[in-house]
Amino acid sequence: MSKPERPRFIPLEYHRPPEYEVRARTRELLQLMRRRRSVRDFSPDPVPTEILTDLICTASQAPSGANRQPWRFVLVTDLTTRRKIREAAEAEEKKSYEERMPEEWLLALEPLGTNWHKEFLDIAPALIVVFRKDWETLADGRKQKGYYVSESAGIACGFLISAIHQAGLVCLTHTPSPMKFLVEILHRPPEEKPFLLIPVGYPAPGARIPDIRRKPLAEILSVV
Ligand code: IYR
Repeated sequence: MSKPERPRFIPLEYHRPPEYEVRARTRELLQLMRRRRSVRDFSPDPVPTEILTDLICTASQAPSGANRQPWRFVLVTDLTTRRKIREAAEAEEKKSYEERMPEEWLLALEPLGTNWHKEFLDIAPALIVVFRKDWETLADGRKQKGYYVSESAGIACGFLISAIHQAGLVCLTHTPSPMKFLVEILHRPPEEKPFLLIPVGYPAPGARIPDIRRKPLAEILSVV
């Protein structure tokens, strides 16, 4: 074990806004996030790489256990690779829908109208594949453990999804199961486990979404 570093502190850069402004900004964000929806009908229109890498940079500002940042984002725009991912995902999903998912699960998905066909995987111009890292190999070859890895990766994905929406793009949180094919197709090392597959782009003209609602606040909030 190497000696722990002495903590170093720097001033927080912060300007306290007046309360009326906090109120207005809170409302504005709420109105924006109320319009966020998962989309499966994508336009093939490309999104510039610089926009996508900035969105990923935003995701990487998320808090993480012991600041280990236990994630890897793989940005896939190459069509051949997207086709390979679609083919492998559909093979797994076909088995899932036809053999692996219990009736109760299929029933729960009925309002979403999903099935094993995953056209969006090669129609959307970009896929962001998020991997979680339970450990990391340091430059000197030592292994360093991640902490609260799924919480950290989940928060980073939340940042990413919010940033995508804020930018005026759409995405889907897709979890083909199992996701091991992503390790092989994307040549990832053993410390990286697939966490979430996020197609990103513009919606197709006339894109449709399931007619579903969020729970009202009263159902999800308890104030003590
Ligand atoms: N992975 C499958 C099934 C699926 C599961 C849940 I939970 C969803 O919210 C949506 C779909 C699929 O992508 O179709």
